[in-house]
Amino acid sequence: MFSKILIANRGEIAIRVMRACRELGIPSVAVYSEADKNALFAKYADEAVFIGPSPSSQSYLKIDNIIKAALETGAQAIHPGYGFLSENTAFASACAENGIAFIGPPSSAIDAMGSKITARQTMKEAGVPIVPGIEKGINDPDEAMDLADGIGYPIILKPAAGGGGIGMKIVHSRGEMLPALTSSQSVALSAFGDDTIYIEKYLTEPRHIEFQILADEMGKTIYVSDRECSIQRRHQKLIEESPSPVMSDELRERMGAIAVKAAKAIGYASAGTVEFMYSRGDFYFLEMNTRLQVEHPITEMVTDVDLAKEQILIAAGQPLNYDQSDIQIRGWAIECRINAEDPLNDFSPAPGRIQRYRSPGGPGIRVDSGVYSGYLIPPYYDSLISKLVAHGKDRKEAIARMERALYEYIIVGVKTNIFFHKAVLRNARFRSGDFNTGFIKEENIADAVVRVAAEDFDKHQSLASALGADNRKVAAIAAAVGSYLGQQKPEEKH
Ligand code: MV4
Repeated sequence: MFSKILIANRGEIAIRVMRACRELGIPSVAVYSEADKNALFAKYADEAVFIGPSPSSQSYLKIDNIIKAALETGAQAIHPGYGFLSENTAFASACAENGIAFIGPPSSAIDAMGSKITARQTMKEAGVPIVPGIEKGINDPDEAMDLADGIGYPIILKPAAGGGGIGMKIVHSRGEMLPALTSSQSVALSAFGDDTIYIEKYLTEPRHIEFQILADEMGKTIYVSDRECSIQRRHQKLIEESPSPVMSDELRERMGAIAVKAAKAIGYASAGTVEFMYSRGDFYFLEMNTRLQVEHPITEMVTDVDLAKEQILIAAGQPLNYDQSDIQIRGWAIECRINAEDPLNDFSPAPGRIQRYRSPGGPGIRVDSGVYSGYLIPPYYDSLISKLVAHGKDRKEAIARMERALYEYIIVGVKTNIFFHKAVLRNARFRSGDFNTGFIKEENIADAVVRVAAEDFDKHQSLASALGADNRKVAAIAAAVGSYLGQQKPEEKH
């Protein structure tokens, strides 16, 4: 086993991995930027090494600085968390060259999923269902039109190097092809330095369902749980749950077996996620994420598998602690991503100082976070304050616990999306479980946020005053609520 692990990340995920290290009795090393001098994760670690200025391009993305920190502290392994260098093969190779274990998959597996076209070819050959379309790049608009005629409109153009919806264009007819292709190519070139575009049949109203898998270095591969990730806005997931409301035992066995097949096809080892689009009983491979994901805790809550710990054990060469038959789904878990952002101002980031903070607790609640009362959220990184997770015996109890936890959550000083989450949880279609990736737009959740904020204002004031906030601080709650009341009830603003 490793005698020391460096965590090449920040915030809640750095703490999540350090918690696994602590339980395994392994000392942890944090690396931190200028803006993170006072961050909780840097204090939580057994050692902390300064790696550069606040912008991540000069710190958390600086491969040389991170390798140097590992060599200087004698760390034998590096966990990259999510984002930053977690799916960067140059970083995985730099670790290998310096005799440091990369806690993640082999770089060949990262590479295999790097190009969407290659990934589609590999999956097709392995017998994994992919969305109807082509497995080659196109640059001739006439050829694109002919191919699209064969597939049938609408189609979607996707950059081969891409991800996260960037440069994707829906095309409804021949006439739309030329401008769409030109636009996709130019966005892809500037975003990814590669203007290769391919075509897929456009699926309407898909659900995004993904499978957590675990594979050891001996090739034993299992699926852990499925996750429903359709509640998103501009490809940014906001609420995830496990299992998916559409999942049956039979469907889970079928999709899980396909997820395992996908992982085996690329020689995968470590924790990973196979993403599918699901539409009217059919499902198709979309992409594979070769890292620990933000939403991994909901899988941990329903299966009791510690994914961060398993990743470390796998990287140390140990065989998986689980057979497929050991994995049972117990109850239901939901995660709300609590962000410092303003849902009424186009969800724009709202960094700043957290003046008062009290996170929820009680039965079935887990909060993964890197903040504290008095913490200054820096403007340089993502706006995640915490991941609030509720577990219950069934979906109904998980929702009730989440609503109760959102009621308890007090964050004074910065705007948050807590009212957005309340609005979704009160929505009848969400509660029915019958939704898809168009949910937030179709249900007009942005408008519902205003109503919910007004309804709950008094409750929040009374809880915040119990925290010892004076009148001005109580008014600052509404920094949390502020702009909503500004629109809804101007007479109550002062
Ligand atoms: C699609 C699609 C419909 N048909 N592909 C968007 C981001 C990237 N991960 C894949 N995306 C989509 N690809 C075909 N052939 C619809 C989406 C899509 C989507 C997918 C998953 C989760 C949320 C989404 C939101 C809008 C569009």
